[in-house]
Amino acid sequence: MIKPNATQHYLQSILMKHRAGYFVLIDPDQHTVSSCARLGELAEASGVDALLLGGSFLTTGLDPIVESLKKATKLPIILFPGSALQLSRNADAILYLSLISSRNPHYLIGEQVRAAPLVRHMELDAIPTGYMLIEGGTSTSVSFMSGSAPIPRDKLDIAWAHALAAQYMGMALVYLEAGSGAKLTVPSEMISEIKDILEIPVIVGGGIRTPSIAAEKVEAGADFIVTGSIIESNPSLIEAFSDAIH
Ligand code: 1GP
Repeated sequence: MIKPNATQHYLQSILMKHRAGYFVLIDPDQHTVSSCARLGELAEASGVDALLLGGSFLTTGLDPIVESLKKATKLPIILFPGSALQLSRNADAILYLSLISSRNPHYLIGEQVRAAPLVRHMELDAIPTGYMLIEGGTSTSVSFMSGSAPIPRDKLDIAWAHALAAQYMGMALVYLEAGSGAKLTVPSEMISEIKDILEIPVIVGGGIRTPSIAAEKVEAGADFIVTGSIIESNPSLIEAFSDAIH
């Protein structure tokens, strides 16, 4: 049985060890069971700290992918669900997301209520996470699927007020999301402003395509960096990302 908060403790230990942590996001729709296992092995060998699994919209089940990843790697597998349908009992933890930049109650609390009994039944380690969409220069799946407008890039005050609200509401993490495949990453100035006032760790993802951009986001204050699309297309970059982030 998973100890409560075991994954949060692990994430804290990463932050004690490195200046920031590195998550690789796996989109199950882009993989076969075996290609996913190969990516998991490569990620572990390249110094990645954890795997995120999920997406805004999935056309496949998670269980076979999680099982194959568990055999291939010891890295924690953290669900990053677009809905209450994206659960799997063999994962280690779940980012228990509330889309706090939205005003759509379904993604603020509706999906969370649907998922809660199942998360308990599956004994998943739930990590309460305030999830914020930031305008990334293109329309994204998460914005479309959730019917939510992202926070404008230049509205730093609106962004940091959301992050602070997440902290006051008891979230363990804040995730600043430009959206998968975003043209523009979360602005470094926005990350810095948020980190100046926040005590909880900040995850930054969406559109990060080079190790130097990842390092720039860490310099700005990101505690964890997520890359998805670039690693799907160019897995050989994992180690360079890992080095740049750590
Ligand atoms: C999306 O933040 C992640 O949820 C990763 O985005 O696919 O653009 O790396 P990319």
